[in-house]
Amino acid sequence: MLIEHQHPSNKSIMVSVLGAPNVGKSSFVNNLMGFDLSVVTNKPQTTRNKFHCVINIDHTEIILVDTPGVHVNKKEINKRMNEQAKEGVQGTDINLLLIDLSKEIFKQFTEFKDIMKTDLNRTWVVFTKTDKVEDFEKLPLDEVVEKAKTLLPSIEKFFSISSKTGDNIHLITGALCDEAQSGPHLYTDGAVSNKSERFFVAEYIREQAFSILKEELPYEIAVTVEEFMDNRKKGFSKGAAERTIKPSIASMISASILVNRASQRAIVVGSKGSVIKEIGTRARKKIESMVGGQVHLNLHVKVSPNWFKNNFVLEELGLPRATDSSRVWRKK
Ligand SMILES: Nc1nc2c(ncn2[C@@H]2O[C@H](COP(=O)(O)OP(=O)(O)OP(=O)(O)O)[C@@H](O)[C@H]2O)c(=O)[nH]1
Ligand SMILES: [Mg+2]
Repeated sequence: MLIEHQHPSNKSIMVSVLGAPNVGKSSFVNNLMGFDLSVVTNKPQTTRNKFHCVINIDHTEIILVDTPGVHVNKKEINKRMNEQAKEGVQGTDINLLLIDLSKEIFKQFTEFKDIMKTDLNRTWVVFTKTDKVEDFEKLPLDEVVEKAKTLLPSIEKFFSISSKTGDNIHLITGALCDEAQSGPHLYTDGAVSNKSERFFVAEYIREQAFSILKEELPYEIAVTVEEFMDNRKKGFSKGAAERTIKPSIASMISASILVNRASQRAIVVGSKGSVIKEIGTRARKKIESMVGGQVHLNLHVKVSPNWFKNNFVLEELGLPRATDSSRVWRKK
């Protein structure tokens, strides 16, 4: 979507945000955006799809591509999540490789290279979670980066940030603005993503389910939105003489949490519906702040055995087959 009549000073840059699961990619994206668009939990593999997050600073558009954390796993859904990350680098001007300072550092570079197979285009290393490491300035990060360049020669420079405190994030924003090329913006003013509100509704429900549920259960759930009756515009109506504003009418959303087994359904529902109620209440607040109005959220739990191996379900969840996908699909 190219927009006509753009300002002559307009610039744009597309940047992927890559790294292992849980290193803080989505937290970093949210910090730059200034609000919680992307889902964040303390569990690895929270993000499952790649998507654009758009920021405008003066006349510069920065398109951040949040991606799932790359990891070794032979399951079909995990292969497809890795593929999303690999696709996330296509067409980007800069790739940000996030490395968690609170974990073993060099291993993260080797594992990243092993999974991505090839080197990237231009790469900037972003060491994250500086707030978790005492005296991180004393770490020999220059040496680490020099060694990492033997694996990934595309590395140009590095930053050390904390998304929790916001430390040094402005240095990356400034550097990206400097790299942006003159040209039209890809998104109209006000657009924040290439994904729909429906996508984020499902994400915000899954985020709460991920946070509340324990052990393996978060990895065996998915969320689909069956109905999104957007009633925001119905709050406005034209009176005989002038436009009057009625009290806002709630938007109606019906969504399902898919689980693998019937026993999991009982856990997600909880005693007297307590768990699903908690997931729904927390998610609704975030959905309401996104849509800017009241929302009625109708949540169900559906048993969908092996949904994470089912091509139809995975495609519906925005995870098309990967180059190393298995060939045989279970029918829906
Ligand atoms: N202390 C601290 N915690 C952080 C920081 N950045 C992220 N976290 C925490 O790290 C955890 C993972 O953060 P995410 O942003 O979801 O990480 P991610 O890389 O997007 O993870 P996946 O989507 O699973 O690949 C969450 O509990 C965050 O609150 C940071 O700078 N400091
Ligand atoms: Mg994430």
